[in-house]
Amino acid sequence: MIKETHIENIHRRLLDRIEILGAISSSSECLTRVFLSKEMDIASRLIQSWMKTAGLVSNIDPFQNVVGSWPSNTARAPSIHIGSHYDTVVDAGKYDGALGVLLSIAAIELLQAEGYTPNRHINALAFCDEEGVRYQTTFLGSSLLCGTFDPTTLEKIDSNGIDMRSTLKARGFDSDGIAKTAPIIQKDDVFLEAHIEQGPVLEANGHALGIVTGIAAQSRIGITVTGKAGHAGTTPHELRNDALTCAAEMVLAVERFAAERPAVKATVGKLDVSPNSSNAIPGKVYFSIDFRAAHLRRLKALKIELLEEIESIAKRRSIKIDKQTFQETSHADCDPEIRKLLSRAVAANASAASELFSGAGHDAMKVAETCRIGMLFVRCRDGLSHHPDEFVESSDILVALRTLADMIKQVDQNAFPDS
Ligand code: HGY
Ligand code: MN
Ligand code: MN
Repeated sequence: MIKETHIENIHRRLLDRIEILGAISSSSECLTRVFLSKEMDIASRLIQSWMKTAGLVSNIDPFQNVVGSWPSNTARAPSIHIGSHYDTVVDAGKYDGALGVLLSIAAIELLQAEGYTPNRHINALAFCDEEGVRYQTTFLGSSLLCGTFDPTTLEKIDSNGIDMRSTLKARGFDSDGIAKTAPIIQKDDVFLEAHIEQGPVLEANGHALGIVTGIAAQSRIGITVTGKAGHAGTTPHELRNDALTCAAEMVLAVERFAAERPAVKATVGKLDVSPNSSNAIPGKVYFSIDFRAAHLRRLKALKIELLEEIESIAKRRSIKIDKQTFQETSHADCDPEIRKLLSRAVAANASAASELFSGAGHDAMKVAETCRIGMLFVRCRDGLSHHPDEFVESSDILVALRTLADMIKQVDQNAFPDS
């Protein structure tokens, strides 16, 4: 039986680590930590040191995924992996991803303090890129560790026009070796992810924790609208080919499309205008569409409809557009057996919990292509995320910590006959 003072220490250390990690940013104004940046270097080494303090054997791979292993004495497969991502969006909150990474290390610390001896290998994982900020493609870390990384991604360029391969080389990593990295996550394994809810349901229900039933499918589409730049003072309106007014109509159509359909989300979050000059007619506009629905089949069908609408706006305005889907990830179901085990762990630590579906994407959805997954959500204030005011109560973090540790034990002690 673990002493309360041990739990308090582990909890306190976890809260401190959230603050320390939340201060590692490329900007002095806000929290921004993107893939293959200097700040990811610093953060990865820090996470590695925390894993080592927890008694784990820890490595950082060339993508800066951090893996901490707690090998079992019996060395019996399959493994249990627990973790989340430690990259952030631009102007992020400090809990998205980081909380799951740090809870994983802390839950292992708790089990060790308890004297627990695992039957299976247990790995704490900190994924290097889930948000996809730098190369507009998500789940780079989890796909590499699952062996499902697409090597053509190495040719993608960032906003400075530098491709991923060159960035890796410049940082002294072997870019050719990336695709050959041995996968750590195997088909008979189990992956558990704790994450803030990033929505308002838990708060509304008065529950600190949620058991995730599944994760929505998502697609990211890039639209380039090509009109004709010209003089803002002399070009008659009837002779203009304004790419921005055309894009504006499309952006509103995207909003309307989603608003008219239940459980569909569509967001234009990125807009680049060229030449971006106050006295020139915009000649070119690029914008992104983040498009989500509960099931991939429905998402694909709706995407055709949405793009037809966008196409018809372009046609009416005699403007050329180019469309590209640069990311599509299937919805994922959380494994029913794991959900049952998670419910037991939650029941032992929280008075009640909600079951909920995730509209936000998570590493777990990528990992679900490889093995069984389970997800635990933690309440966040006002349901706010991807925002600097993101906040989680320390008492909720404590309940999540105890629950995650219990959950690892539940999974560790249960066989999955059909795996
Ligand atoms: O976009 C998402 O859903 C996740 O937060 N990256
Ligand atoms: Mn996020
Ligand atoms: Mn996240």
